[in-house]
Amino acid sequence: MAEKILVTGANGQIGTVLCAELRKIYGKDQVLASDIKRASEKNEPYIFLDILNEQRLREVIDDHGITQVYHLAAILSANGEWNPMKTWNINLNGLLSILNLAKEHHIKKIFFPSTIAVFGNTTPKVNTAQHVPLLPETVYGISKVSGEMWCNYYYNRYGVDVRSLRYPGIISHQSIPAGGTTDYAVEIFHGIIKDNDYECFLDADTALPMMYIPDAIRATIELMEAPKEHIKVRTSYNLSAMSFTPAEIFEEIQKEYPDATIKYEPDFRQAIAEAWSSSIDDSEARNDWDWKHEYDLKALAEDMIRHIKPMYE
Ligand code: AKB
Repeated sequence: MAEKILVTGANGQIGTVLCAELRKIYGKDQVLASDIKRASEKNEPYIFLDILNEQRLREVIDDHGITQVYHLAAILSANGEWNPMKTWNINLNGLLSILNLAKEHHIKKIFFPSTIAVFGNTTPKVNTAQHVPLLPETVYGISKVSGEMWCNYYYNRYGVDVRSLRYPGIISHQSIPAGGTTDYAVEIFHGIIKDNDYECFLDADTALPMMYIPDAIRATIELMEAPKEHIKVRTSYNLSAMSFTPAEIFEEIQKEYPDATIKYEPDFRQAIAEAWSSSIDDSEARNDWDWKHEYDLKALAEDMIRHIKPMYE
């Protein structure tokens, strides 16, 4: 049977690129984008779908014969702090509806994005291993730890084939992310290419795990296409490519923009970043389903500049 894929939160930073890539593999009409934001012509076929409307979600899944769901809809770390209850509701209840539909055999496979925000001040920060204490400081992190546990429970109890990655900060040129703590690493390119200057909301030496979007999309699809018996972690896999600080990415961009300037004005996001890991050990992903990243900081910076420069010419 042909796969029919639903992507929720499809207009977000990962969703737009993921839909395009899935359509290359499965065909345009086999990938249905959904979001509560305005449809974009580039992301057709598209439907409006509020993931909290369980009845409508069930209808969409049945009417379109959906076999896989990439459930990306979520509120991120920084925005989540402005409205904790709304964040909990959106980030967890949508997932539970989808897990229940899968349990009733409406869906074969689910992807759930987790994050480095599951780590907290009690987690060892350097080369953080797969199985460590998880005591997150943000409501976003709490919702993702809980989501990971529900995924593990539905797999063990009902056999629901749900797979998950703990994404590091994702850097992309296709859209400007909103509401995250790692967003500075995208904004900095736009700031410097446009104005030769950037005001950073994190301190110069705050190291965080990061990944370029082509690697993140490939990891997601490779995880989903891996044989079921290779998937040993049913909470969420650690995933890693590189780690850098604001000062290090600025230095890399300065190779192209030597006169650029930066100011560091840390705000509430500094405390969020400080509770996260500075680097990740993702050896279980590398061993179980052969994960390998391609982009390092240099390759990422060159490619970002190549794509963003024409936007301001
Ligand atoms: C955020 O900063 O909130 C996200 C994430 C690391 O999950 N980019």
